[in-house]
Amino acid sequence: MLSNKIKNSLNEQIKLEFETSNIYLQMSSWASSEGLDGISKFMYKHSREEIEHMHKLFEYINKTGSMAIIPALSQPEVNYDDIESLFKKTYEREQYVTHCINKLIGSSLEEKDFSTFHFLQWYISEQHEEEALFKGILDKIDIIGNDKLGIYTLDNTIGEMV
Ligand code: OFO
Repeated sequence: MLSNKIKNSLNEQIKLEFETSNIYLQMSSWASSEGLDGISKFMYKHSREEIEHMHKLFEYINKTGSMAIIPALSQPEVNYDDIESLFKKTYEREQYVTHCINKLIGSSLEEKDFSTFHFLQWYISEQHEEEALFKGILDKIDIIGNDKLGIYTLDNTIGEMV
């Protein structure tokens, strides 16, 4: 059985993963509208991954005998200036998710909830991978700047990563 504090924090994490999924889904739509089909496909895949992260939390909470809560979600940002601003947002978002996971892990240790502590280990490695992935893309965008051929090539490369 989860303590109220852990149950509420895990439910907040459900909301965060859900909203992250929607942000990425909207990014996929924006990229598609800009003719960036590779980035669109990539962000669509990431949106689905975030939904899986949400489902893992949902199942875990319910399995402990507590109740997962489906939250009201805020509307994601619709437009981006360019791919640099889009990927900056993804990187910042992932850093924020990591911060929340770390906080949650800290609480699970304080509460001596070792089952939740163990469950959350998967998220640590996942966040490490995602931060590295989005940072890597940002570094490449920094190299190509506003070069159109560079953006075209990067879009194709990102599309092939799916
Ligand atoms: Fe990468 O946000 Fe989920 O965990």
